[in-house]
Amino acid sequence: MLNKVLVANRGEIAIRVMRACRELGIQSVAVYSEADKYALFAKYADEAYLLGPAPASQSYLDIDKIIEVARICNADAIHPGYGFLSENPDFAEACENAGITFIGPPSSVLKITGNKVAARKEAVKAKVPVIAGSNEATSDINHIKEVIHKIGYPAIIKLADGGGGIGMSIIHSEEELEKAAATSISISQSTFGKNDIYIEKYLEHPRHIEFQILADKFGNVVHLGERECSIQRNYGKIIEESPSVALSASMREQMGNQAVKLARSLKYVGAGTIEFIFSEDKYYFLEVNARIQVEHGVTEMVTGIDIVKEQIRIASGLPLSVKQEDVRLTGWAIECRINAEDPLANFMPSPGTLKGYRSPGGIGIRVDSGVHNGYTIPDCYHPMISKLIVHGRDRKETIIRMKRALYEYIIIGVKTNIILHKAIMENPRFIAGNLETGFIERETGLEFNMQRIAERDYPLIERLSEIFDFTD
Ligand code: MV4
Repeated sequence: MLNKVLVANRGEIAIRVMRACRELGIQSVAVYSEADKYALFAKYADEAYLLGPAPASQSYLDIDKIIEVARICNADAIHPGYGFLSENPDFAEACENAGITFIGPPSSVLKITGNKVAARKEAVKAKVPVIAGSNEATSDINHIKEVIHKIGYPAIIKLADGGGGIGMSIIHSEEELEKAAATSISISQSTFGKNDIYIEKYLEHPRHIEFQILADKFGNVVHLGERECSIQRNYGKIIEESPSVALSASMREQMGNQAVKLARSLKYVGAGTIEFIFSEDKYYFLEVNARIQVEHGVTEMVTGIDIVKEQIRIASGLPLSVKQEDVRLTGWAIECRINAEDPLANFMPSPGTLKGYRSPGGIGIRVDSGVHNGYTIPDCYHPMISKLIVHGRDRKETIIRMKRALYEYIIIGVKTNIILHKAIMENPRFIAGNLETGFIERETGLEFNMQRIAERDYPLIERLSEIFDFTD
């Protein structure tokens, strides 16, 4: 087993990783930027080192600095969390070259999963269903036209090196094509220094369903069921749940087997996610997320498996602690991402100081967070306050429990999206499980209900002023 893990990340995920280290008796090391000097994760670790200024390029993305700290403190491994360097093959390679264990897939795998066209080719090779589209990256408009001629409109242009929505554009007719392609190519050029794009048939109103997988160094691969992440806005996930109402037991087994098959064919090692879109009982592979994801907690709640501990076991060269037949999904879990943002003002970020903060508790509640009362949410990173994860025996109980937890959640000093979550938990389509990626856009009543809920819950603040001094 590893001795000392450097966590190359911040906030709640840094704490999540350090918690696993603590349970395994592994020393943890934080690295932090000047903006995170007073953050909980930097205090939680056994050791902490300042990387540099707030901009990620001078701190959380600085490969040389992070490797140097790992050397200085004698860490034998680095956990990259999510975002930042987590899927960067150059970083994984730099770790490999420095003799430091990268807690994630080998750089050779990251090179494939980071290129969406290469990943798609692997899926085709492994006979995992993909949506009709191009099998090669291109920047040639005539080649794109040829493909569209075969697949028809609507179509979606994607960046070969992108993922997660960056630079994608949906086109409904030939007139839109050239401009959209030019825009995507220019975004790809400025972000990745490459012109590679590809095109797919655009599936309207699909569900977004992803399978969690674990793969060790001995060729053992298991899946931990699915998460449905259809409640999104501008490609940013807001609510995730496991399991998905859309999958029968046999569909779950079928898709899970496809995910495992693809992981095997990629020679995948570590924890990962195989992402699908799902519509009318058909599913298509989209991409591989080669990292621990924000929403891993819902899978942990229904399986009881500590995914981060498994990551560390795998990196230590130990076999998976579970076999496929040991994996059982129990009950239902839903996660609400609690952000410091104003859902009534186009989701404008609302960084600032938490003048009053108390998170919910009680049966079935898990709150993963890096904040505390009095903490100032900086304006230089994503303004996520916490992940509120609720477990219940079934979806109905979980939704009711989530409403109760949202009622208990006290956050004073910044605007939050809690009223949006309350409105969604009361939305008939959500309650019926009738989800698709366009949900937030299409449910125009949410805005009105948020206002109603804000007014309904307003008297709470009067009672709270007795226990929290949040006057200026
Ligand atoms: C798609 C799609 C429909 N058809 N591809 C978005 C993030 C990235 N992982 C892949 N994404 C999608 N790819 C095809 N061929 C729908 C999505 C998608 C989406 C698209 C527009 C608006 C919101 C979305 C939310 C989730 C997925």
